[in-house]
Amino acid sequence: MAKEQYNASSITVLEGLEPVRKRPGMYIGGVDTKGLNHLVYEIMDNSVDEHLAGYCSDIWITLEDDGSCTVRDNGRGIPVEMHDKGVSAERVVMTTLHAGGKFDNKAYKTSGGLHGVGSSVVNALSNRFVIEISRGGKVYRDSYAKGQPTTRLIKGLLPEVGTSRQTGTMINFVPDDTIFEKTRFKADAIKSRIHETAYLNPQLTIHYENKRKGEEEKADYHEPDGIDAYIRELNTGKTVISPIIHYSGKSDDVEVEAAFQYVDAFEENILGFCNNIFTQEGGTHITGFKTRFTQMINTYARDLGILKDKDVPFTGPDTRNGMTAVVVIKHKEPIFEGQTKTKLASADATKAVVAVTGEELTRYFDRNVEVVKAVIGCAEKSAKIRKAEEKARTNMLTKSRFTFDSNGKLANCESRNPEECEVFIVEGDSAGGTAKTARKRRFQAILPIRGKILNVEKATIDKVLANAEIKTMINTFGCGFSEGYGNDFDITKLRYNKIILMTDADVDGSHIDTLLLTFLYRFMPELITDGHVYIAQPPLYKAIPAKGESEYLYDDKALEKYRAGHKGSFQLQRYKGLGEMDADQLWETTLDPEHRRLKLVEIEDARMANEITEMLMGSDVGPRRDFIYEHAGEAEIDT
Ligand code: 0RA
Repeated sequence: MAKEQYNASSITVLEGLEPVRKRPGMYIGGVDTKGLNHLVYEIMDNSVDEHLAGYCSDIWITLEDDGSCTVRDNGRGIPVEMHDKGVSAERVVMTTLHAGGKFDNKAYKTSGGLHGVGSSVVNALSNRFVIEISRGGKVYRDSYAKGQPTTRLIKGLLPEVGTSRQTGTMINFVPDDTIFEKTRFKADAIKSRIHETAYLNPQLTIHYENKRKGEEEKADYHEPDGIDAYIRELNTGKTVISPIIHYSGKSDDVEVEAAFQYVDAFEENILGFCNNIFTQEGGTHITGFKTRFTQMINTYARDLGILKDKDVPFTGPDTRNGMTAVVVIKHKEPIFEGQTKTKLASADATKAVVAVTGEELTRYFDRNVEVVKAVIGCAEKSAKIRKAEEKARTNMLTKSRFTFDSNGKLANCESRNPEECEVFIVEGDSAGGTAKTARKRRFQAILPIRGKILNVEKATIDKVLANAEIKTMINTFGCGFSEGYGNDFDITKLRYNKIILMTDADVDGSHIDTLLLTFLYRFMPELITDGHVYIAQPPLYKAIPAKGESEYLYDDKALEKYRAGHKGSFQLQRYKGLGEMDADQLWETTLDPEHRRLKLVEIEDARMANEITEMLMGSDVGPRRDFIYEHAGEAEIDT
């Protein structure tokens, strides 16, 4: 391979990708592990686009032992021919932002907002980026470092490195460790995303392999039953009370496909996708589905005489209680908005989903009246409970508004700027007391809670809302809550940018974390999805050497390392609980933003969120605790 060579075209190249290196967050959402994983998704999405165009049946994704990732497909291969700009088209694609549109006439691009902005972004953010294209009987190779070409072109074209009877594209890349906080891809999240992609593309097979030492694993993802299989998986372990209902159609230029099923549960779980992108924040397609569905159930309920003239109609949430649904649309030019650009804004999506749902679902319900009756049965049950709970709710809200702050438990901070404010939920009055002394009063608030909070999953809503600890939390955060039947949640009213759970580093402590997270996940899920919830990491030990400075050790690995690296004797102090630290120690180790460790609690995608719910809501405590710790962003050190 030629050494680095710069010519006129590589200068434009540099300028082309500079914005990405300057502001990586704008292109991949962030430089944390989530952003890192995005690199894989960007490359994978391009191969999926090639599948959608009808040319690629298989994608191979490998986490290599050297820390790189390889994505290979059997599509047509990225064009290598001479481009107007005087270099191979591949060069132009890999070094220009948003290139691709010019070469492809693909029906649906996954790109939109944060997504699929393309391989050039990954190239810009990789220490090494190698691409091999099999096309027209030959294999071509190109390579880059931090977005700059490291392969010498021959008369502007890529060197040939072999012959092949197949076609396809292979990309291998190593993320840039000067850009990303960590460069270890999260295998679980990637597998999850691959599986999701397989559900949404029933003709596609994705071969996953992890070759990293100690984690070796291989799995093929192929889901010929598509979103029906997705629903089946989402509902695993639940009692189903309807068949899976599936319909699809096209309206104007928008393709719509949906599947749903009722289970014996008290939530709705509706996942939306647009062009293979999970729309975490919902949007116009979901609105269309809900609106038309509510109308329809009310119409059938009247027609069947279940709702009488004097009866008020079912509310939307009534009709969807216990529903698991996947709503998928394909749109030529989707518009995304919202905090994370995962909310579909295209108005014609509503129209299309309304039209297709109206037409296709009516056809289905007319032929399957017993299914409509089952759905209406669920709605009736829900309406009844809703009315009872509305009462409990009103009582709770009117009472609690006036008790806020008067119980004196919350030690609030002085600042009223949520951006800088943090609230620590501290286990126990004694640790709470120390924390109140230790904190920086200006921006840190302390809310002590006593013992184990109520397990919200095992209690009815009126019990939940009567619970003192829960009431205090709702009032403290200031943003209300959402639950099954009503939604008073308003994230703009959140008083603290960070909600930090601070419990003992023992079994009881993590049990309390679990209960708190269950509560937050069920009543204020946006706090988690928007990245406001953290788990404080108090140290486990303090090593006090005979000579030199003491050191806090946060886990057993750190202790091992200390033992290995430390010559001479030292005394080891083990912290059993927060209560054992004095105010100075607590500040230094756990409160001080400069030195503390926080774990960000995160949920990356729909499947992950669902798995987490399962774990959180299940009654088996062990796996829940493990799961939370596994999925709390790996010791993201917060500065
Ligand atoms: C544009 C045109 C053509 C293929 C592709 C893009 C393509 C891009 C990627 C990215 C990853 N894998 C890919 N596979 C294909 C084909 C144009 C033609 O052959 O006429």
